[in-house]
Amino acid sequence: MATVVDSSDPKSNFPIQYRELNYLNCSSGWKSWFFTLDHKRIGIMYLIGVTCSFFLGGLFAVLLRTELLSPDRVLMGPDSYNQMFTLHGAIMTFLVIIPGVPAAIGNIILPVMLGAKDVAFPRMNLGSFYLWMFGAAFFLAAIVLGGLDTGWTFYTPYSVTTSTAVITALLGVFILGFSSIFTGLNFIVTIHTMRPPGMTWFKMPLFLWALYATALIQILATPVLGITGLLLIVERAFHIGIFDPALGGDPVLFQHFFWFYSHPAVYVMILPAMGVVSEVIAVHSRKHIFGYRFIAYSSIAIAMFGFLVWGHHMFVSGQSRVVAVIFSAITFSVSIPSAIKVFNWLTTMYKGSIRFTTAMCYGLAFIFIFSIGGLTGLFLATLATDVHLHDTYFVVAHFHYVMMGSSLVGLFAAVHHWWPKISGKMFSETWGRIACLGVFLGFNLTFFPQFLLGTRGMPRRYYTYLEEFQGLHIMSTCGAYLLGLSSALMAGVLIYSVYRGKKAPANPWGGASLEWQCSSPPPHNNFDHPPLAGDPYIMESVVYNEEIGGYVPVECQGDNKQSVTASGDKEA
Ligand code: HEM
Ligand SMILES: [Cu+2]
Repeated sequence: MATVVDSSDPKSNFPIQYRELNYLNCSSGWKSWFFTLDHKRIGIMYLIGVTCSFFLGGLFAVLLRTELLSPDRVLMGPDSYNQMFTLHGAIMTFLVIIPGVPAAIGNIILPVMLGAKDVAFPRMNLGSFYLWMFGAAFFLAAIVLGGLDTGWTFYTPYSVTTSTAVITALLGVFILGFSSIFTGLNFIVTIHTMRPPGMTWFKMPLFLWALYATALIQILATPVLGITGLLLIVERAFHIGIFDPALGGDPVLFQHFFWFYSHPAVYVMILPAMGVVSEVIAVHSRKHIFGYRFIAYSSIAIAMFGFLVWGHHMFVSGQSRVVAVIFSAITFSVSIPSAIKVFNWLTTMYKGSIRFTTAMCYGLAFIFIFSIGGLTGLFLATLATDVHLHDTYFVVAHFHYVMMGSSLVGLFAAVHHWWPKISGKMFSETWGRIACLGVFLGFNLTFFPQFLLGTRGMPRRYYTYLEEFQGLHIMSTCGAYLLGLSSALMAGVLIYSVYRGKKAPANPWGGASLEWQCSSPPPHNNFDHPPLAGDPYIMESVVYNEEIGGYVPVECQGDNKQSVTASGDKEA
């Protein structure tokens, strides 16, 4: 290709854009993938696993919504409905959102962003992936061995007495937890020990701050979930009274343990997505991120405060009023760092040269949807309103705005932003944007009516409802179909680009962080020499070059006396 600068052209003025030999084709055969220690290949395998899980969970969602087209039975009875929303929720939580950005995208991008060759412990990284697969297998086994109908929250005492495959599913959660902990450890050590010369903590891209904060939660909170699951297994298997009052246990204790993990876990879902949005908004507005330090500190603040608010899930569990008031107040305080971030993203865009690329559109969708998700959270944090809204569709709408509309849309933004780097191909921006519009409209059509349903008293986790709710339910189901189709279109556009897309330049969007300095896709070792890091948000350090259709460092442009070697190092 004429526009691609290759290593065969050593006199070239620009950093190398595309290498014939890269991490995708440097070795082949299934063994080279399944035994790989390359963080990028491991990340790709996670991405494939997450995508399959997403479509499986999505299929369940579409079936659930189809059932809700009418108050009468459409597809399934109450027992199947219970199993289906449990599996949908558990798959989406444990197999899609928790590993989505950190394990899949984080694995691929984190070391490259650090200018490093790999994560600190590549073998442990592969181990985490296999643990993840193993845990997922237990989940699938649970579907076959009698299903699961406890809800993804496994609340006792029902989870002690139901005849479904609770133990198998809990073992799955336990194993997935280890995968998450090891990934977190790996990222923390990598960020501490492998930053390149010049990258101080406050020169680190905000995506890395977000992954760091996430990793702290992963290693501090996940063990609690693991132990809770084990206690429940012991109770079920040996009838030792821990949570079941019939055996002398305390069911509310389970809720405390469960939410002590699961509230911080919602930040495992949202923080990395926020990190993605910080990158996407800055790069596609071509402006320095506004309030860098505030965003970085906010990530850490969210991670810390996140451990102090679990009681807001238990306002109606009979906890003392004083405790409830304290949990409510601390919950309000967590919204401050989140609001700081939203403010900083908007201010970053102000007077920027915004380009509505697909990645940017997902970034904007994130800000819009997250604002609604976050603000409706305040109604649930307010004691008086939560008593009314608890366990209604208002909650279902709220958490889908945060989990699906924010975390998952953040993952979509990440995939589109880094796709040229990951795959070496450009996708169709037109079709990408059409899919994004479909996701955005479909999402809001699905979940906005659920706020209304909730305030009017429609309870969650029911396969039937009063006649008066049907109109809103039909709207919601139509939205779900649009959302499903648009997600499939999105996947189609990306997969098509792998076969038919144009070759991607090293830096298609004009980012200034290190991952844009190596060729697309990166070679096996990412960088031949550790690159020198500067401020990752000085967008003026790169300029657009017509010839290659991407951005190159300013010093390479228009100065023919300088030549650049294959690795991108300057030669005098
Ligand atoms: C196509 C989009 C989706 C649709 C149409 C959908 C639909 C539903 C429905 C109908 C329920 C049952 C609500 C109830 O009766 O209480 C549900 C529950 C749930 N969904 Fe989704 N969902 C979608 C995407 C997602 C995503 C992407 C996530 C997470 C990342 C997610 C997480 C959950 C969770 C955690 C539950 C709770 C399950 C439970 O109550 O045990 N959903 N969803
Ligand atoms: Cu919470």
